[in-house]
Amino acid sequence: MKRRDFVFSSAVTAAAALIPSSLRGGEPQKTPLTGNALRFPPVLQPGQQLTLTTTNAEVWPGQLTEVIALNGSYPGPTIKVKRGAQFSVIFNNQHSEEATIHWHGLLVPELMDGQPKDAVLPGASYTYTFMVTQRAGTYFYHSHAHHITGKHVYKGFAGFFIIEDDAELQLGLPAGEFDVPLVIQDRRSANIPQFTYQPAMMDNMLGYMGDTALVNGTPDAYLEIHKTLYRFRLLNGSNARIYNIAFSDNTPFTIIGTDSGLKDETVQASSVYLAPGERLEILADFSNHQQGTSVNLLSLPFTAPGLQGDSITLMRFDITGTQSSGGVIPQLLPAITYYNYADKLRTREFVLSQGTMATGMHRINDKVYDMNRIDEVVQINELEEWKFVNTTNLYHPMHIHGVMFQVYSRGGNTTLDPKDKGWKDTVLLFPNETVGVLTKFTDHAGIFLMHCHILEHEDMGMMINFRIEGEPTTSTDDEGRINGFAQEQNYPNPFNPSTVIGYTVGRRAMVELELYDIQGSLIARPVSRVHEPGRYSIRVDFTGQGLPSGMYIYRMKASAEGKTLFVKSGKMEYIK
Ligand SMILES: [Cu+2]
Repeated sequence: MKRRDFVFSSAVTAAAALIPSSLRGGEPQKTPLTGNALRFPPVLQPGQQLTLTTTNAEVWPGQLTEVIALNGSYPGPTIKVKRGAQFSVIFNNQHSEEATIHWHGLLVPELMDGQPKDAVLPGASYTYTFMVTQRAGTYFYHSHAHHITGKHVYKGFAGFFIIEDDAELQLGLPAGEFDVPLVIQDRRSANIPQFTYQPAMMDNMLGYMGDTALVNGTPDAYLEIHKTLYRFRLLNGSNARIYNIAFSDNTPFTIIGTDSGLKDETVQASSVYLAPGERLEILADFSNHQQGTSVNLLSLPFTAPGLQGDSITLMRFDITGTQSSGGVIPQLLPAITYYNYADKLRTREFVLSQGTMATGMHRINDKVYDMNRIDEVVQINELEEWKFVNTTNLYHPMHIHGVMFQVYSRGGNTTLDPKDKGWKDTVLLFPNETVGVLTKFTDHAGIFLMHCHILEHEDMGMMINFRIEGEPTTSTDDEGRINGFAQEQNYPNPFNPSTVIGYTVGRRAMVELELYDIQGSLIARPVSRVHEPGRYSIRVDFTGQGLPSGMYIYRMKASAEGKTLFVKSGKMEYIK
């Protein structure tokens, strides 16, 4: 049985895991094995539907927990998709309340975004279908139902959405059983075995937090690992708790990815904050650990009101094996083009404030969310600074739908901590902090949301609607990418006699690649045919063409149903 296909059934699993450990002859068993083997949600298979029901799951061994879950699985099934693929799933709401599925971090059309206004009523079904356009990375999905998102997520409605692409596969990162997704959530031990969700006034203020951690839905989780390099995909799927992630023995780790895929450079760290809605990908090397020892993943304490900031143990790694993952820490990660602050057309300020029950406990620009009100109108492809001004003593992880953004400044400082760099969709604001992000909406017009990802803050109104206007047709973002299309710089450049031009096709389209001289005269059309989604390359050879040294232009155009989807030009230099 492949580990990823493993459907949890906790009591049996935990007992089974105990036996081989105690029989492992000759090795010192320094840590008594307690707890439950880390579970992995089932992987959603092609053609499978997602059905939401209220059901019972065995979260704590031998006890039943009432969950609101997809396909009876807590956490929900893991979805794995390749970049460029069309994803489709039928969502059946067989729960007693309205619900939606929001694809957190994915760039999808408005009506696929699972917003509260597009609720699927009890007994109804809805087909979510969209092109998966963005980079490989760890994304997720969760309920986004009006006023009850917090309840739904707390009771189990969330799961992984993992995108893979070829660029990432080429990096030689730890894979298979050495690539471990970990969704971290907290629950209240006083309510075991139930996920009781009854926020009191203080919970609505601070967010609903628990005092015990579940990883992949496993309480007291442990994972038996080898003395080797691992890739961990960390997702904070908690309602409100922020984790200050670290290993109990201070094992350093390498941060390789943020919310929206790989960073452009690795960052060494021994601790890092992870707020609700955020993802982090790290590489951790256990090759110098002693076999038979254990190390905990934990959250270090930090100053904050209530349970927030309390130290909490997340899970345990037992170093039991000596197999190598064969994975490496990459020397070079794919480049990210950073937005230029001077290119921004405007700054929008969002003041986060705290009021009373009457004025709205959590507000953005003195307003609480109104589903029927459009708070901001933005133009497609225009670079803007969104400045979040936190005037409260609380933490607020701010999430924007329909975009990947870049953090530009934190606390007035534009020299960023390397941890803040890379593509993000959620950014944590510390108490009374101002954070500026640069954002450009490139992919879809329509109504989208921006909100705090502390779910009680969101449910209490800390959210706005904004409308993106314009046509996402021929312009591209700064990675030369729109709707999954891209044209790369030729390589080598300069060249003699030949060079290769790579390009990516995001959806089935007619693709033409043309070569021009610097005066604009067409020289050749090396590509002109219908393409299926994928990455392609073409070698252009000037041998025997009698062309002079100098600059040449290549231009890619993609179209479908008579509509131009993508146009991009690049320059290359031929040296005889
Ligand atoms: Cu908040």
